[in-house]
Amino acid sequence: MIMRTAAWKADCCRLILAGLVLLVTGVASASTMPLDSVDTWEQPGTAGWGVQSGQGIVTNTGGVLSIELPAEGVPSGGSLTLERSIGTGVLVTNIAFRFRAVRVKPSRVWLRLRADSGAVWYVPLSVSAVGEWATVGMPVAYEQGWTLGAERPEAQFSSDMERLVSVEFCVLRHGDTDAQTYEIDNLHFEGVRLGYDADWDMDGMADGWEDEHGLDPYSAADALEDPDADGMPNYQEWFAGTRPHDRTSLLSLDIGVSLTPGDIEGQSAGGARGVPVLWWPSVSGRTYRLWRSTNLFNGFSPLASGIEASPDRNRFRDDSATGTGPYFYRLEVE
Ligand SMILES: [Ca+2]
Ligand SMILES: [Ca+2]
Ligand SMILES: [Ca+2]
Repeated sequence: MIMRTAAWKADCCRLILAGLVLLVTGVASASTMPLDSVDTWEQPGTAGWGVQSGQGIVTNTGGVLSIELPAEGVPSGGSLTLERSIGTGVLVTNIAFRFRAVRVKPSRVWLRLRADSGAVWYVPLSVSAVGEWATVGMPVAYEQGWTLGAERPEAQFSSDMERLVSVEFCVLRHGDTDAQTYEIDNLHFEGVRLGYDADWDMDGMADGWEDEHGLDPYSAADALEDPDADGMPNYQEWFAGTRPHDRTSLLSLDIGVSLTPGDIEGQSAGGARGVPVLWWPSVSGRTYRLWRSTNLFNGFSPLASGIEASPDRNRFRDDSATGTGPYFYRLEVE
């Protein structure tokens, strides 16, 4: 939710911008878009990759993902699994990458795909000569031998592939006790995004909306950016349905006083006083909630909820406001 606050006292008005909280919503659509994402590690950090199990360190070393297995006192034959979460609403059809065993070949390497059903499908990978980069391409297709181990039900493979939660590399260390290093680079995911609401980069903004508004559906960094400098970062614009490159398009709350004959409740020392009236720019498909407070130290109470948008502008008259105030109002996108 995103909130805006306004305050009203007798016949004066002023606007206060308030804090914010985010919930995720979306707009349904049946469109599909290509998935074309590459992890290159050209930026600092490991792009969401980390150790899921086993002993070892995963780092970004000079622009490649480096897996370092420590020296051991006795050969353990242990393995290390690293993982990267992947976003929702995608169908990965091919995974390609470069792999290098720096000093010794690992005993085995598997590529694994974990589904939200809990199933982990895997295929073994062949490793080329020590010290040389090898390019590996692995179609995510049943015919490639993806297996659950004891069995490989084809129907489950199809359904699991539409609900993946992570991609994993599992490295079974070489049999000696020395430290071992393996490197991965240019990990390329190909496939399709299954609809407008797909969210490959897991930034909470539908990738279809990101495409429409010139944002990057492969980077979560844009969620906090504010290219139009209107004070609403992109994820808030997404939630409110406003335009992220138009600084006139934003959630705001204006307050005034109705002095129409039916509204006048009485006279104060400063003159006629009426009923607070609130306005805000509204977007089709959104609903809004208003909160009210008479003392900011005591917090806000719900005033009205489920207010449907009547674009381009909603109006709300607070007939329950009595006395001289002050009244503070907060607007929330539900
Ligand atoms: Ca996204
Ligand atoms: Ca993004
Ligand atoms: Ca903005």
